[in-house]
Amino acid sequence: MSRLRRALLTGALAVLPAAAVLLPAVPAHASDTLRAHAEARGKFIGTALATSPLAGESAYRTIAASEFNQITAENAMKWDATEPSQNQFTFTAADQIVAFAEANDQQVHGHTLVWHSQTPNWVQNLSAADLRSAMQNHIARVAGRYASNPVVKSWDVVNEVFDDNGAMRNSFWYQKLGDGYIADAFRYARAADPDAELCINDYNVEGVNAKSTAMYNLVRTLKAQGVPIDCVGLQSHLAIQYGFPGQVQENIQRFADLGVNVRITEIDIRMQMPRDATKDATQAAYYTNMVKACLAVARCTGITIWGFTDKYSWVPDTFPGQGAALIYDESYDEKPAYTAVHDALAGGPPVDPTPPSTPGRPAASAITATGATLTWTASTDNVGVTGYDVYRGTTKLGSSTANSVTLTGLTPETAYTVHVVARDAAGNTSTASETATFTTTAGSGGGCTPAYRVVNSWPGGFQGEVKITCSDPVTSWRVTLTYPESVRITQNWSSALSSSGTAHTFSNAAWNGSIPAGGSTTFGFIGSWNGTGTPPAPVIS
Ligand code: G2I
Repeated sequence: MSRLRRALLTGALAVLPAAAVLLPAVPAHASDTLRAHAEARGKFIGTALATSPLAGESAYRTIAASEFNQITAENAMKWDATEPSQNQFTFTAADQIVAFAEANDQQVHGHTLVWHSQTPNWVQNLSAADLRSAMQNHIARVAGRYASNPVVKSWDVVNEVFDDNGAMRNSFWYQKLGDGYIADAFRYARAADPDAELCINDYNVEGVNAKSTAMYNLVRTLKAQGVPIDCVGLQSHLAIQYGFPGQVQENIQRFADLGVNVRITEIDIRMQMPRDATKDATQAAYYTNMVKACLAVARCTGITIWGFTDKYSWVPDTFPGQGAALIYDESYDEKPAYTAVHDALAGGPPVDPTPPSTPGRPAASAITATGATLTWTASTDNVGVTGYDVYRGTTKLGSSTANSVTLTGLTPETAYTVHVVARDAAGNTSTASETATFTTTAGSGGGCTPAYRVVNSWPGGFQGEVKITCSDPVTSWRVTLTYPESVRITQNWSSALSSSGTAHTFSNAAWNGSIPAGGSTTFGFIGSWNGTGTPPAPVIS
């Protein structure tokens, strides 16, 4: 519903006699702006602004002013905009952004002081010593310009210093100055604007992963060294086709626990074009999840959307065929993503009430004295399955993002009855899968793995073989093969056999119980069954 229509509706209800109000109640705050709700929650809701539509389009200005209480310059405060030639500073565009924020009671987040991109060639060509002093001068002049301005509250001091694998990005900064340039930049920024909140900012660091963990370790180290770092920015350039990142709230919380603030600095959520209602709903759910993750952590100060209208977005230029990443369409109409952000800020119901489907019954393999691998048929979900948890009763034995997990730390010679539960990004959980039972092998510390194969088969019969390999020495062993249908073992060798129903337990013969570390032994048998074709496969435990 458009803002205007919502305002009319709530206004219309007020003039009806009480008894006539049979419509579902419209909450008193339903027509409020994003910023009104964010302010009520003590958070900011922001947008990046581009200077050209800000100068030229009243619809752009009206929404930017009324819906947001925080502004980031999309490009106007970057190095190529503010210091295109050495020591020649131009603040025309940056000042336009700051003036707009002042006029509309909005805070400004400065973006960005030290980055490898949008930095002029003259900077990149400097010697190490000159580069360090050019960095100090740039920070002093740019952050210093707004140090006494009360609306400019924070800065991205360094931007995108990591590779996705968590290594330091091999930028010209790193090549010439080593990783010490990061601490230097923060110290220069504190000197230039002692009151500003100083941030490190990056993309693909929203969930817990190698890159966000590298960032976490860096922030912890910088804090321990007394480097003035106050905040971490999670850019959050997401795409619905890649799924929602795992453990976003946990990631925000772990940074908060280091004693820094966290902000969502550049969120947009792109899709393969063309748009449709399903993609819009997924996108809306992702926006909800990010806003809720931030709301759930006191030190997450707010959310900045990287623009607000699909009319102006960096996405189609960078990812051909993708777009529609923002909360208003090209005609400035609100999209489901707008409602999602609005309702999450207003504390409304989750956009995604649908849990994942029930996972398949797990199958156990590679069973050892202390471990086993479980594999199951994956769940489906309207938004996306973000992970699975494996339980023994109410005890969680393991988790995984894929439909398989290797359990470790189990007790030898113990029966485990386990089930699997799937989760989605909204925290919905599936019903439990059917249970499966397996028994860990004898616990002489052997770490033995049985490998089963059919050596030969014929109508109604087959020759089977199991090779047992142990990582540590054992003096005895035992393997149970449980077949899904009636299989009779008519002959066996290099083993002793005890059968019970469909379960056939082979243990060592007198002469082959001892297996040295890294060694193996093999036993064989003849099976018969009523069928034809491929012999039935056993569960091995
Ligand atoms: O790439 C998305 C963002 C990733 N994090 C840092 C942000 O600073 C970055 O923003 C984008 C802007 O949204 C784009 O508008 O940064 C791009 C540059 O890396 C910006 O694109 C540039 C174009 O590449 C230039 O050709 C153009 O002159 O925008 C300039 C100004 O319109």
